[in-house]
Amino acid sequence: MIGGIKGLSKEELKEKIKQDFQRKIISLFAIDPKEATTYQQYLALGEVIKEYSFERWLQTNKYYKQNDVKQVYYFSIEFLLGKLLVNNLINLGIRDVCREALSELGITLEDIEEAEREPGLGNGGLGRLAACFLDSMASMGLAGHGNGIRYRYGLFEQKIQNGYQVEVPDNWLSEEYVWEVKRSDRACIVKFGGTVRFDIVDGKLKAFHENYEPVWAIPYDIPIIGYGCNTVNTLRLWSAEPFENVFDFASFSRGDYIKAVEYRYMVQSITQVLYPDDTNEQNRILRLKQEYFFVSAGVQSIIRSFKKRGKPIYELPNYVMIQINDTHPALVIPELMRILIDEEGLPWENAWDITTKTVAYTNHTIMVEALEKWPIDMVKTLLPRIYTIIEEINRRFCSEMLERTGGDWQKVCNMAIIHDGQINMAHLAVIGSSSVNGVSKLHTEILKNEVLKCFYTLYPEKFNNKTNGITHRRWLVEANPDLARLISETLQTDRWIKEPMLMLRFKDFAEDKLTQELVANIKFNNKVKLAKYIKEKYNIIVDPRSIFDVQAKRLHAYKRQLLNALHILHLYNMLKENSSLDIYPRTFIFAAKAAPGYILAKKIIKLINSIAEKVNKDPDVKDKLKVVFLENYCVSLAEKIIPAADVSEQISTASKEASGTGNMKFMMNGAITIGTLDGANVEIKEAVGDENIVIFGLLAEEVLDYYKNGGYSSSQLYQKDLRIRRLIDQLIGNFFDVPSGEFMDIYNHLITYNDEYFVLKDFDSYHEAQMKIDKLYRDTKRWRKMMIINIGASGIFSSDNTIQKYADEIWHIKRVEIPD
Ligand code: 26V
Repeated sequence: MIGGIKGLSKEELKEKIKQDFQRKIISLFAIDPKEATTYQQYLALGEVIKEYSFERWLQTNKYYKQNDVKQVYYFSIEFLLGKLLVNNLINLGIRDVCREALSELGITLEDIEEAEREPGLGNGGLGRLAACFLDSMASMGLAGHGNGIRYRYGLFEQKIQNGYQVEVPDNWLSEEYVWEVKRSDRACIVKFGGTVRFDIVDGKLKAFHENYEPVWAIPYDIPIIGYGCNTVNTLRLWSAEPFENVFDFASFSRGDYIKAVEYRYMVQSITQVLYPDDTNEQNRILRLKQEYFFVSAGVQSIIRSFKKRGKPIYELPNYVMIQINDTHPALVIPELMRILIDEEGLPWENAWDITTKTVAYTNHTIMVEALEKWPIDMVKTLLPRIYTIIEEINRRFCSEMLERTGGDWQKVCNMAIIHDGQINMAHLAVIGSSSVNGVSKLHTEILKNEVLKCFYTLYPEKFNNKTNGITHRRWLVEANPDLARLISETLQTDRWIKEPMLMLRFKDFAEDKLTQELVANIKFNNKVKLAKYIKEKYNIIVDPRSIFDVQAKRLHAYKRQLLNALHILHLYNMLKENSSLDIYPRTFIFAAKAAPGYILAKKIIKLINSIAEKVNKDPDVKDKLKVVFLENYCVSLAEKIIPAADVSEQISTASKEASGTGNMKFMMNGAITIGTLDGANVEIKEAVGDENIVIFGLLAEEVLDYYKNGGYSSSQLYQKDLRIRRLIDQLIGNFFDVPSGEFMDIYNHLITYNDEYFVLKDFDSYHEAQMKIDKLYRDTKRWRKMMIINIGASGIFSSDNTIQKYADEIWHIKRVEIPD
C-alpha cells in the first residue's frame, strides 16, 4: 500500500504523487506510464488518492471508538454522489500540487477528472441531498455515516432521439469503481420468506423464524473525506450475494438444481437496479426487498459495532442515531425491534423505548401518490417476522388511540399503520421515531396542518423543520472555481469554505463597481464554456450575450416545465406577429429526465423538443430566441450548466415542491430566481429580499383552497384568454411536425382534466414575471447587484447550516477534531 501524506512539504508531496501515480499505472496495467489512456490514468490516480485517505480513515475510526463518540447513520435508498476525484482532491487540500505534479509528467489534471464516470445511484433531489449531507458531516467533524445500496445499474442514461426520450441502462460498474473498498469480513445475513413459530422458552414467548431464504449482504465502503480536517467518515453500500450452501449437493441430487439457480438469480436481482422515481408503478416486490435488505444489513452492522463497545443495550440511543431519509428505510423500526426482542431478549416496552429514541424521520414529499403503502399480503409473505412486529406496533397504537379519543373509530382508522389491506409507511415512521421533520418552512407547516395533522395534534413535540441545504464545496468551490476565487479575494480569506455564513459579507460588495464587473465577467466566461459544449454536442449555436434561462430538474407535472414551454411558444407567437417586438435575446435551456413509465412527462419532453425545432430553425426569431434540451441531466452536467445560468426557473405549483435544492445551487452561482412561493423559494426570498427575486403565481393556501373547494375551470380560461386558446390549439392542430394526436395527453391534462397543477391559471402572472426579468436584465448595474446579493446570501443555504441544526436539535452530537 502507498504510505500516507502526513507532514510532507509541498515539494516532497509533489514528488511522491509523481512516483506513486507512475508506479500505480505499472502495477495495475503492466504498461509504460506514458502509454496509459486517460481512463487508465484516472483509475491509477483514483487508487493513489483513495489510499492517501486511508491513514485519516483509520485514525477517525480509532478516535470514534476510543472516545465513545455517538454515531449518526443516515439511511437512504439513494446517494447521488457525483464524481469524486475533484471533490476528494479539494477536500484533501492537494488539488493544486497534484495538478503541478501531473503537468510535470505532461498530463492535464482536468482531463483525468473529466474521464471519471459518475455513479448514478439516485433519482434527483432526495439522493443528492444525502450526498451533500455526507460532505457536510465529514467537513464539520461530525461522526455521521451513510447506509445504502450498491446498485449494479444506476438510474438510466437518457438519450434524445427524434425529440423523444430513450432510456439506456447505466452500466456504471462495467469498469471497477475506484472509490470503494469491499469488506467481506463484515458481511451480514438477511432473511426473506419462511414462517414464524411462537414457543414458550423459560416462561417467555419467543419467535422462531424458520425455512427462510438467507441472502448475504456484502458491504462496500467509500471514504467520505472532510474538507480541511482529518475526518474521514464512511458511506457503506450493500450488495446482495448468494449463500453458497443453501441448496447443497444433497438437494441437487434430489433434483433441486433448478431451484438453486433460481435462488442465485433471485439474490442477484435484489441489488441489480435502482428504481426510477415513478409513482405510477407501485407495489413492486423487488423494491420492498431492496428496502428491507439495506435496512436489515445496516441495523445489524450498527448493533454489531455497538456491542463491541461493551455497553448495555439500553444505552443504544446515547451512542447511536438513525436518520431515515423518507419512508424507504422505515423498516428500520420493526427491524430494530426484532433484534432487540428476538436476539437481545428485551421485553417489548424496553425495545420500543430504545427504538423510538434511536430513530428520526425526514419527510420529503406531500404528493399523495408518492406516499409509500405496502399490501399486507406482500409484507406477510416476504417478511413474516417483521409483519408480526408491525401488527403489534399497530395494535398497541390503535388501542391507545381508542382510549384517548373516547372510541372515535374513524379517527383511529385514519391514523392506523395498517388500514384497508395496506401498511402506511409514513404512519409507521411517525409513530416509531422521536423526530419528524419537513425540509422547508412551508413544507413543514403543510405537514403539520394538512398531511400529518392528526399526528401533529398527538405529538406536537416530535415535529420540526430542517430546511434543506447544498454543499457549497461542490456547488461553488468545485463547479465555479473562478467565482470561488473572487469571493476569497474580495473577503481576503478563504475561511468561508469552512464557515459558509462568512459568505454573507460578499453582499457588502453588491454596489462595488469592480466586484460587479468581475462577477459579470466570470458569468460571461461560464456562458461561453457552456455555449461551446452545446455547439460541440448538438451543433446548435447559442449566443453567450443572450439571457441563459435554465430549468434543470426531474420532469414532473407539478414542476411545470409545461408552463415554461408554453410560454416560450407564446413568445414565439408574439415575435411572429410583430418581428420588431423588443424582447431581450434569450436562450432557454432545459435538462430533465422523465420516469420511463410516466407518459405525460415524456410527452412534455417531446413538446419541448418540438418547440425547439420550430424556434431554432425559424430565421424570423433567430436573434431573439433559442431553445436547447440537454440530454442526460446528472450531477456532472449540473456542474456545467448551473454556473452559466442567468435565470433560475423554480416554478412548481405552490405547495407541491417540498423544498427544492436546485434553487439554492443556482442562486449560489449568481442566477436570479423566477419562482413561485413554494418550498425553499420562500426562504430564498427572505434571504435576498423581495427586490432580488422575481415571484409570481398562486400561493400555497390558494392552491389548497381550490383543491378543497373547487372554483377553477381551465376550459373557461381557454374560452376567455385568446393567447391561451391559441397555444392549446397549436398543441392539437397541425402546427408541429409530429404525428397527429401526439400531444393529446397534454391537451387532456390541461383541459379535459382541468389542469391539476394550475399551468394555465398561472400563465398570465408568469408572463408578467418574465417581462420583469427582461426589464431587469437590461439594467446592467441592477442585475449585477442582484447577482452579488444572491451569491452572498446563498451562504445561508449551505448544508453545513442544515446539518448543524440536525446535530443540535435531533441528533444531539458535537463536532470532534480528529488529531493528526
Ligand atoms: C419516489 C419514488 C416512488 C417509487 C419508486 C422510487 C421512488 C424514488 C423517489 C421518490 C420521490 C421521493 C421524494 C423526493 O425525492 N422528494 C424531493 O426531496 C428533495 C430533498 O428534500 C426536495 O428538495 C424536493 O422538493 C422533493 O421533491
